[in-house]
Amino acid sequence: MKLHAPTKSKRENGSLLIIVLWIAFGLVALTLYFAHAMNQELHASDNRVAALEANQAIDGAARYLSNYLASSVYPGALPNPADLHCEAVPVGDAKFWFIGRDTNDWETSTAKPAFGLVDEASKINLNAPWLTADMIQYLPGMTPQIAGAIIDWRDSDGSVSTDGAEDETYGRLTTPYKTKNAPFESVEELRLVAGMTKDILYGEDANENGVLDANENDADNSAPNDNRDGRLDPGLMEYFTVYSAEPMTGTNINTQEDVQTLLETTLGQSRATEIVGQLFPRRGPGRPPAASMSSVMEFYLKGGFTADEFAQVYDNLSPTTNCLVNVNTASQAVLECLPGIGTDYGATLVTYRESNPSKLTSVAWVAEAMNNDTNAVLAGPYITTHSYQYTADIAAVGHHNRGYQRVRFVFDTSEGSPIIVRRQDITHLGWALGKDTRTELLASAKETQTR
Ligand SMILES: [Ca+2]
Ligand SMILES: [Ca+2]
Ligand SMILES: [Ca+2]
Ligand SMILES: [Ca+2]
Repeated sequence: MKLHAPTKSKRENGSLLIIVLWIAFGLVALTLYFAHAMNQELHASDNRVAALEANQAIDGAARYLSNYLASSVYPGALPNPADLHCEAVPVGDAKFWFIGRDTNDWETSTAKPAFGLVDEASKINLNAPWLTADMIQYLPGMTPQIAGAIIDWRDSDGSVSTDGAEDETYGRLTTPYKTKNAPFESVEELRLVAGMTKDILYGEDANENGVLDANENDADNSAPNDNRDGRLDPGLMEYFTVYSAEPMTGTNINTQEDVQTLLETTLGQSRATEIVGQLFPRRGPGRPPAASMSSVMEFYLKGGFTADEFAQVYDNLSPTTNCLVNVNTASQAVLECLPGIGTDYGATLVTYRESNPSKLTSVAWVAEAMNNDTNAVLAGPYITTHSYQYTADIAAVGHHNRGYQRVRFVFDTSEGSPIIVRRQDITHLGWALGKDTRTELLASAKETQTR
C-alpha cells in the first residue's frame, strides 16, 4: 500500500499539472484573442477616423471650389488650372484631389488621372433641343437603335422614330415599363433606354476616373470585361451630360439696333458702322429681307470681324440655341458628332487648340482651323467657348493616407453664384487616383513611419 500510494499521488499531481497547464494555455489564448480583437478594433476605429477626416476634406474642397467659382473673373470662362489647387491639397492631416479629364488625349491615360474639373459643356446634352439620332449614332459603342431610342425616350410624343423605341418595345420586357417622354434627369437614366447595357454605358472605365486601371486592362480576369488593348475604351457616360446650359441674356445678333450699340461701345463708331453694313445690308425695294443669322459663328464671318475684334464682342452675344458644346474642351469623339465638323475636322480642331492655347477666346478659331467657312457656319449653331457647369469629382484620404473617400458634385454657375445641383458618394467604385498616386502615397507613409 505504502509503495503504491506515492505513485498514485504522483499521477494525480501529474494530471493536475496538465489541467493547470491547459487552463493556463486557455487563458493565454483568450488573452491573445482579446488583445488581437482589441487591436483590430483600434485599427478599424483609426480607419473610421481617417475616413471622417477624408469626408471633411471633401466638404472643405467643395467650399473652396464654390468660393473660387464665385470669384472667377468672367462667368462662363473655364477655371484656370494654374489658379485652382487640384492635386494632393492638404487639409489638416487629410488631402484631396479633383479628378478631371485631359480631353485632348484622355483615352491614353494609364497610371495617373488628369487633375482638375470636368467641364459639362465638353459633352453632348441629352436634352439639347437640336439633338438628333444621326448626330450621336457613331459614338463608340452606340448603335442606330440606341440612338433612336434615346430620342424617343425624351421626346414628348409616342410615335416611334426611325430605329427608335416607344411603349410597345418597353412593354415586351420581362419587367415592362413605359417610355418617359420627358427630359433626362441624369446620364445614368440611359440604363433604362432600350438596348442599353452596362458595358455600353460604362465601357472599360469601371471606376469612372478616365484612367486605364489594372483591372480595366486584364480582359476578363477581373471585372470589367475589357479588350486588354492598353487603351481605355470609354462608355457613353463620358460623352453625355444633362447639365450644360448658357444664360441667353446677351445681345440678340439679329437685332440691328442692339448690335449697333454693342459694337459702338466695344469697337468705336466707324468700325461699328462698317460691320453693321455687312451684317444688315440695305435691301432694295421689292427685295425680300435678309435671312436671320443662325449663329454667332455666322455673325462673325458675315460681319468681317478680325478674330481680335470678335473676342471683344463675343462674351456679350446671346447664343441662338442652348445646350451648346464647348469646342475648347470637348473630346474628338464629341466634336465629330456635330454637323459641319464630323470626322473630317474632329482631329484638326483638337490639334489646333493644343498648339494655339492663346486663340481660344471665342469660336473664331474654329473657322480659322477648319479653313472652310461653309462648314464653320454649319457647325455654328452647336458650338460655344463658354462653360457654366462643372463636375468636381473629389477624392480624399485622412491621416496616414488612410480612409479613402470620393464624392462627385455638379456645380452650376449660370445664375451667378455657384449652386451644387448634385452630390453623389462614389467611394464604392474603389481607388480612383491611379497606380502612380498610390505608389507616391505609400512611399510618403513609409517615410513618416520610419521618422
Ligand atoms: Ca417618345
Ligand atoms: Ca479607370
Ligand atoms: Ca478586366
Ligand atoms: Ca481597351
